[in-house]
Amino acid sequence: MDNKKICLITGINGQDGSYLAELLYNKGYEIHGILKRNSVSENQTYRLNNIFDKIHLHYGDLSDLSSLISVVNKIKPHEIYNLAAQSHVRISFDQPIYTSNVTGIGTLNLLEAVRLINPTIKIYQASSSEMFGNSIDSDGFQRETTPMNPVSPYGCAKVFSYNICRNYRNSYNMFISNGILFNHESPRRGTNFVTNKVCKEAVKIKLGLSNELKLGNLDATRDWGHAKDYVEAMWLILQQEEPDDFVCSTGISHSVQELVEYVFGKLDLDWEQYIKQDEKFLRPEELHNLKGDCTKLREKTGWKLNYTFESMLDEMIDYWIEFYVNQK
Ligand code: NAP
Ligand code: G4F
Repeated sequence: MDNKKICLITGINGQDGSYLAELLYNKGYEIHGILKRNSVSENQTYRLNNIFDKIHLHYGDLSDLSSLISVVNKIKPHEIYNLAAQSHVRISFDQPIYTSNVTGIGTLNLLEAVRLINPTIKIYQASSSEMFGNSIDSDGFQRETTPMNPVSPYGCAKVFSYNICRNYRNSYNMFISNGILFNHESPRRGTNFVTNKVCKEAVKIKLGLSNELKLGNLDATRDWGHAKDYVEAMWLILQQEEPDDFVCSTGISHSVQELVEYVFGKLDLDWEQYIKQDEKFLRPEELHNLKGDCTKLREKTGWKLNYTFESMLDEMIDYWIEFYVNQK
């Protein structure tokens, strides 16, 4: 009999989904993922290039319950990692209803599919530090017990998902765990998130391909880790004896300006010559400061970091240098 564990990853072609698929493949899992239909399919799976021929993709959409029922019924997964979302905070102000339908109700669709088909399937829910909004404990950190006061439609939708996961866990005795992940980045990060935008544009400036970088708020601080480290936490969370909720973070916070200073400094550029502020990149309400305390995760699972803020940014800078130099 084949004892291979089967997993289903929603959002498999996103930043985290692609790293998680590689991690679980190396652990011996049979990997399945849900892909939503795009009119242009060529670029949609570029992050999966390393393992494209080793995984199984199924068309589906978190907002389409019947597609979730079909795929869960067909592949009979042991574990589901729910990473799919409209994950951009500022865009959630432009598309609040779409974001709520996908990032919020989409999770409930998945829970219903699992409850109806096989409620013993373990589920990991991609919860977010954006759920805390501007709540901070008196020591300057956010942790599992910090009140959630979201300040964006995205944050509100994630709080709904977090709560409905806890509700299904308690009501139906299902194994559902929330990973409350702080910001995590990599060369595979969408280039409209601030870290990869800064790395990409600074390299273009260095190579003479651009001469300015337009940004929004430089004062906000974030606790930035590397996505590769964080997908390991997702797996560890689902291997625990009991379902639970865990913060995952580095415990170190930097401002957007410090990020810019590091990246431009690394390329021997004076950032002040190139950065312009553009209101387009400001949010109607900003989340000012994030710094996470992940003591619970570390103590219960043994999770640890391999990357620092600096080594992560160095990898991203190197990625863009190679990308543009090879293009020339
Ligand atoms: P990402 O790169 O934006 O990936 C999102 C994924 O969801 C993509 O594969 C996307 O597919 C898919 N998707 C979007 N709408 C969908 C729908 N209606 N049905 C099915 N799939 C859909 O995000 P990420 O950075 O990997 O983050 C993974 C998850 O963790 C997200 O839920 C995010 O909100 C959450 N999170 C991220 C961070 C972070 O710092 N990265 C922190 C905390 C929580 P297409 O690309 O084809 O649209
Ligand atoms: O990179 P960001 O867009 O990430 P944000 O809003 O913190 O959200 C990310 O992390 C969340 C976890 O806390 C995830 F749940 C979410 O899915 C996403 O992955 O912005 C970071 C900071 C913000 O304060 C923003 O106002 O950078 C500031 N910023 C300044 N200029 C900018 C820009 N952000 C973007 N995207 N683009 C700018 O030009």
